[in-house]
Amino acid sequence: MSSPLFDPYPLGPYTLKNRLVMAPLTRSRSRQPGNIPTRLNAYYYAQRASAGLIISEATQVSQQGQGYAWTPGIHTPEQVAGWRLVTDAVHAAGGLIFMQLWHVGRVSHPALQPDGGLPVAPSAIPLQGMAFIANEQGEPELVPFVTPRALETAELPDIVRQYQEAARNALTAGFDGIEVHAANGYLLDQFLNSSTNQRTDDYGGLVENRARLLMEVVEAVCGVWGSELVGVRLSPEGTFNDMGDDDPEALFGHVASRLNDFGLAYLHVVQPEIAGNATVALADPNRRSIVKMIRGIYRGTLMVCGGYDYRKAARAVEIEGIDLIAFGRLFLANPDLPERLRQAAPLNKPDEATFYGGGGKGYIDYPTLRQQRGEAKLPDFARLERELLAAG
Ligand code: 8OZ
Repeated sequence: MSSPLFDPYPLGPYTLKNRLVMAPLTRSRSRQPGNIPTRLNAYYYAQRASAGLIISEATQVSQQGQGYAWTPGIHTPEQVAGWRLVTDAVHAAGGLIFMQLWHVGRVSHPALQPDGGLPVAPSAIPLQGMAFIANEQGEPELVPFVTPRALETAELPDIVRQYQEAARNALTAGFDGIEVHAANGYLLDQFLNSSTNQRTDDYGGLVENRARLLMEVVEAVCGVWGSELVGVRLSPEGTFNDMGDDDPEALFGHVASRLNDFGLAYLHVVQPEIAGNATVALADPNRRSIVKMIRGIYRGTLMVCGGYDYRKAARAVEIEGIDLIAFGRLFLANPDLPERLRQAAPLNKPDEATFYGGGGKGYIDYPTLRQQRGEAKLPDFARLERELLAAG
């Protein structure tokens, strides 16, 4: 098929080979102990290097920022070395990869926190549901969330510093840029939204105040990378992780407008019907699209994600003024997604049972079209997994 989706796109100093982006995807497969990326992770990312851009899975900026078992970090030398395997493999395969920087805030559990402390948040408001942790035997376990501790105003510079150090580490690890995760109910989104931010200091109340921490983080990481290599991800009107805001149009209109001033690589917006790894019904499907509103305000490169197929993606770039489309579940199951879309070929279905944790199964063993058609050799995936993990 022919569509501007397959055309090169200029992004900062780079030329993306197409407008199809691999969305950040939590897969919980880092080496333990230490949450360290492995050669298996490197192989998985390199398999997907035909994306115009890869965004790494959400990566905790500090131990305090971890919220799920086995997610990788970017705050120790071992993690930086592990990520170097990933960036080298992606570059050798001709790809580009940004790292997504993540602090989960209240979406955590003492089992994942330094010294078993309470997770931190803008306000001491718990979310409903269960945290995904590993128990003493290293088995996955779901345990109820706890009420987080509200951060003191004096602690907020340290949060900014966590992102800044992680940004420096991402540079050392060989990434091509970074994305600040300010979506899906994690720390920066908890500051943005009125349902999770009841602060009475300069970081709560008016939208300008609730956006302050995000702006400070963005400024700090732009100081490390230069703004043209920094993206920001938002999920306006998203409900995942118990989120909500009294007036999302005012909030996200303000945020989009402030982000104009930075000259970022891109703004990345998650469609509101995406909740984590699932698509949910919108409360009011007739409501004006918040993505459309943001497109009217934000002047730079706009990336969208959530529930796109070829037809919707083509329409978004051809008619809706969207610049880049990120695909999550489709890229997870189709390492050669751009080629499949170009050929209008059938797509592999993602296997939810292997989304989080485990090894190569449901990770590196989704075949390419050429492998399925017998035009390329199908590797012995079990053996490949063993070799990759043995190599360290
Ligand atoms: C689903 C499961 C675990 C993490 C996000 C990082 O929502 C995530 C995530 C999603 O951005």
